Amino acid sequence: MASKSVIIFVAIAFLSIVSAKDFIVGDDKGWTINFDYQTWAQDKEFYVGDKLVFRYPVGAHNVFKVNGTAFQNCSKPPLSEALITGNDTIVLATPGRKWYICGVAQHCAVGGQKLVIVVNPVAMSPSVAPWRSFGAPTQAFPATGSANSIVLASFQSIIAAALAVFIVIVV
Ligand SMILES: [Cu+2]
Repeated sequence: MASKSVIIFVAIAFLSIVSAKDFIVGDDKGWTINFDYQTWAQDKEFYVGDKLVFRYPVGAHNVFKVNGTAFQNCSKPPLSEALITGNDTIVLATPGRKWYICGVAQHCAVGGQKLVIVVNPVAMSPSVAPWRSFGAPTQAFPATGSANSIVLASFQSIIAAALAVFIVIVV
């Protein structure tokens, strides 16, 4: 009986590690002009597997995934690359810096409709990531990433390995 609940606990812990989050860009404001997306992104941590959802009235805006230079200059890729459904979901598939702009009129250049985020390597829930609550390394994260992400990645590997060993022993 006891071992069964332990197995369930481990399963839940493991699930919470791999569970992904959906982020509604701009929350209830959605994807629009004259909204500070950098402030919006500031207190959030994005992990591989999470999703960004861009919501806006169809035709009013669109979404382009661009590189850093295009982000800086608000230069629009070909229209064929635009996401236009008004409820565009983008899965954050790889770690690193990601840039998004609106390609309608001057929304990016004048309206500030642009978003840059840093995607961290592995999904991790707050319940098993104490540093998130204490907030220690996260502040330094968006700037450079490297040192902290290595520490984070190895810590996550250790937890994953420990869980794996635990499951093998218990089962
Ligand atoms: Cu727009």
